[in-house]
Amino acid sequence: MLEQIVSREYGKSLRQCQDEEIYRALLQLVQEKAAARENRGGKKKLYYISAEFLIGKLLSNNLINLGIYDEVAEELERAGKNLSVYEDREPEPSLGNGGLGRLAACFLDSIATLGLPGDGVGLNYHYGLFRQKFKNCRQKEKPNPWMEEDSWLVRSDRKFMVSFGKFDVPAVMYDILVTGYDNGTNRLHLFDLDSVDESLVAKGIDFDKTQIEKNLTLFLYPDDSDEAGRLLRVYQQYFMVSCGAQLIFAEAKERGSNLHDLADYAAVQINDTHPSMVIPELIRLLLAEGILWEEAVQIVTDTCAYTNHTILAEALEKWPMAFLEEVAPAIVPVIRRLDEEITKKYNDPAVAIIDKENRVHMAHMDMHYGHSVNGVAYLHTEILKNSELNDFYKLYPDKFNNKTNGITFRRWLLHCNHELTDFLTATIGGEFKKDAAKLEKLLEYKEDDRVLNRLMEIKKANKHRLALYLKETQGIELNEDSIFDIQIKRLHEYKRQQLNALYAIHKYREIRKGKKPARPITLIFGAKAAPAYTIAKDIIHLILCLQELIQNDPQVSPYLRVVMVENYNVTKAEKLIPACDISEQISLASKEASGTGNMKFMLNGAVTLGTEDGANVEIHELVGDENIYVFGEDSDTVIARYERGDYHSRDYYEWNKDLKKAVNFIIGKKMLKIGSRKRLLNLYNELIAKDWFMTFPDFNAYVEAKERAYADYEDSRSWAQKMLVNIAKAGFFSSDRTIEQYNRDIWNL
Ligand code: 26Q
Repeated sequence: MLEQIVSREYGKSLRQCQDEEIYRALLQLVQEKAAARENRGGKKKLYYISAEFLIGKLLSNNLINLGIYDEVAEELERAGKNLSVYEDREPEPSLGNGGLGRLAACFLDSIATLGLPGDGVGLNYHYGLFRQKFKNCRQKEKPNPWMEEDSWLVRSDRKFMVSFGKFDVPAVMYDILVTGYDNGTNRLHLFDLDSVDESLVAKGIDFDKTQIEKNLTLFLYPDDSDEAGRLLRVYQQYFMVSCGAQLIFAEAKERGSNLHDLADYAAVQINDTHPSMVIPELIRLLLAEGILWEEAVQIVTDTCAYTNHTILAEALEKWPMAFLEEVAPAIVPVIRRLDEEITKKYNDPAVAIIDKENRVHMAHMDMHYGHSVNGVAYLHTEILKNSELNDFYKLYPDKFNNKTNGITFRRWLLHCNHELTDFLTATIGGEFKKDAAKLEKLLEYKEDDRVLNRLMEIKKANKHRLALYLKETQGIELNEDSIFDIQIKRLHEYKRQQLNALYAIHKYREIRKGKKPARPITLIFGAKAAPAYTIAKDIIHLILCLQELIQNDPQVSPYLRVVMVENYNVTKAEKLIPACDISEQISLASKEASGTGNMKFMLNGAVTLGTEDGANVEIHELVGDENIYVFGEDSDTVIARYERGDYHSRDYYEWNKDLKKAVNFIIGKKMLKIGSRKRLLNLYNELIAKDWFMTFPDFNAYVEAKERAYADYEDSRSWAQKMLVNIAKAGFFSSDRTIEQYNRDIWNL
């Protein structure tokens, strides 16, 4: 296959080619095969519109989905080459922050795999999310240039004009082909401006925020805790939805729509509120086509559906009207009229679109003028209905529905864990690759020692691979016989990496006192903090200081290690997850909408240690008490505590001696020798004066649960049984199941 391409392109044999030539040939091979399978069917098409698509590297995944992975790997081997060289060489586009962006990527894979017509719509950020470096135990941010001459991005012929208040810009559309597993190909459309100027970036990731034509798609906005450049974020959002709406109109018309019937041609899924302006934009365009107001509003409502990904009230977007007047004055009259309708109908400020401070509540617009509102896990949707969005639930009970998240097994099993995939195929057959529920067949082998031993061996091999990788990339040596206890996710107080760090301190002190663990423990972290999120950066500082302290303490380092992986991203997740024994999912109950890392770990035979939060609740339900470690206060208790407003962390600090010593350690002599007094003191004060995400009340239960899990690990047969049950029950979390439910209940493609 490759031989043909290189002979055609360069007139040589594969063996004679340079690595760069082979890389280019691989891209070409995939593009040709993928394009030949393009899905053009159907009247109605889905547009999954999202500010983030965290797609990760694509080469191996595409080869797997096209069914040519083994063939290509063998062909390269015959020519004395190794596919892994080209896998490593591929840059990772970081077009997302975390869960929400990765979910969008998993969904595109499943939509294509199910053969559904559905494309992604987003932005082509030149530098994506920042690249993280560690220096002096601190996070530094650098741009991540991922676009190259030869890449998956293909410039299309589509061009649209976008009108901002003060100027117009010509948009260009790039496409990335999205291959389905043994099925059709869809597209991810990424919009961009030719005038964007990468030389605008000065030190680190600083750049002039005022020159919109030059900076619009330079960077992905690094989450909601960064106040600077909010106006630029609104420019990005309107640019995305204006292009998206024009694309939807153009394609619907090409397929025969008269726009009155737009809802029969297009379904628009709004991924959190970042693309919410698509609603007024679509209404505006319909009005411009001569359709009357009532009908235009109804068409758009029938077309659009909204997914909520967060319960943190502070993350719900509210834009000052002044921003919208500057960025998108054309939709301001539409938004005002929608707000008037709502005020007239309900006369309730709690559900208004424009509040008394003249801010536009994006989620409110979505709930009034979309036909579906969904949460992303059972508990999350219940909390939305019963508390967070209760005012809207009372108005529109039928709009609310749950769609528990999922992950694509192609990337998170077939690609990242070849050995496990092959073993599963040999043991239960290959049906699980297309029908994830078939993984349950593995349960028949729960008492089979051969199978149990093999699961342990595969885990060991994956731990070895991770150890080699970390040695190579960060010079870190792991003890492969230790327990790998891993917490990888964005750094956020509610996710409570600080609780895990407090455990590390507690354990460190115990070991110093002579209480050695039965087996060494390796606590692995990976996390980026938003550049302006001070406390998050302080927590990274704490973890990096602990890493250094313990590494240099010969009394402790044989038994305990703390390791922080630099620049955690999709590629690193693919190496960390198969090597994990214990999966840390310890958010404050009620705060993590779903989590999807929890599902990836489970699928790869890790056992969850977590709170009853997000999709952990469903994991618990599926695997049963013996196959998960659950601890901490439940969401009702937490919600009630917030409502009463009577949580005082200092009380716990004073009563709980172990906790007090661990917290004091943060600003003790040992730490101050390594770290910054200012940062450590800041974190210490935050904890004892506020601890907004209630780590102290859960501290004892957390320590107890960890110790229980570590002790159980020593019975390796029963541990392997836990692994087996987790793998067998992971089928529910296939994003193929999630997408089938979206299609059945919301899109009707
Ligand atoms: C908001 C305003 C201004 C700028 C940025 C933002 C912003 C950016 C990103 C707000 C939120 C995000 C990302 C949210 C996110 O990733 N949420 C996660 O979504 C996952 C998929 O549903 C869930 O599994 C996680 O529980 C949820 O935290």
